[in-house]
Amino acid sequence: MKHAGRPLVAVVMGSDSDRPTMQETEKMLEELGVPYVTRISSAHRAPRKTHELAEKLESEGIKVVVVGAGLAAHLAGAIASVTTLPVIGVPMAGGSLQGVDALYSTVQMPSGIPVATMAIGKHGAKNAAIMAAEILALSDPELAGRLRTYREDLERSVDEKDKALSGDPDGGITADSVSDAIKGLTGEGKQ
Ligand code: AIR
Repeated sequence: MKHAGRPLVAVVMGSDSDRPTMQETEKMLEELGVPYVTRISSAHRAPRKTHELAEKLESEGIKVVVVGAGLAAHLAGAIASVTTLPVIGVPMAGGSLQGVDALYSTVQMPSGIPVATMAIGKHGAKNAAIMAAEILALSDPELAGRLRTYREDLERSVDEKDKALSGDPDGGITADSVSDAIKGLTGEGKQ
């Protein structure tokens, strides 16, 4: 459920075609109970709008900006050049270069104007929300608690997958499971 309250994070994307990826950011912010606002602008197609939007962020109460863009992805850098709020960049996958163009365009900022750049695509979009929450949690102990719970759930889910796959109710790696895996790889024991 979208968290009510004054938005603390602005999620900005270069086009509505980025939305399926950036919804990972929105979903994760909702899961962590962080109020956000979503906007579309373009460093190249709408440079004046981008500048105005970036200028107003701080006075609107925004604390962290997450920016997703693809191709020659200059939106995060353009916003970072106008505000001193922390800017987290998410390079979109796709295009002729599968997102490597967007990664380089986002990450290779000149000194003085940083953009904290995430992985290409949906993994990066989800991590951007977690990173934004981690920044906000520095002054929000309840949010810090929700982030700890998220990590614990993540660890538990790995253990559950391991138990389901290994059939071992205790989970984890045993001498038998290692020996079985080696036999499987070498074909040892097969007639
Ligand atoms: N983009 C939009 N303005 C500048 C850039 N770099 C990016 C969008 C999107 C891609 O261009 O962030 O990832 C394609 O946009 P569209 O609107 O053609 O689908």
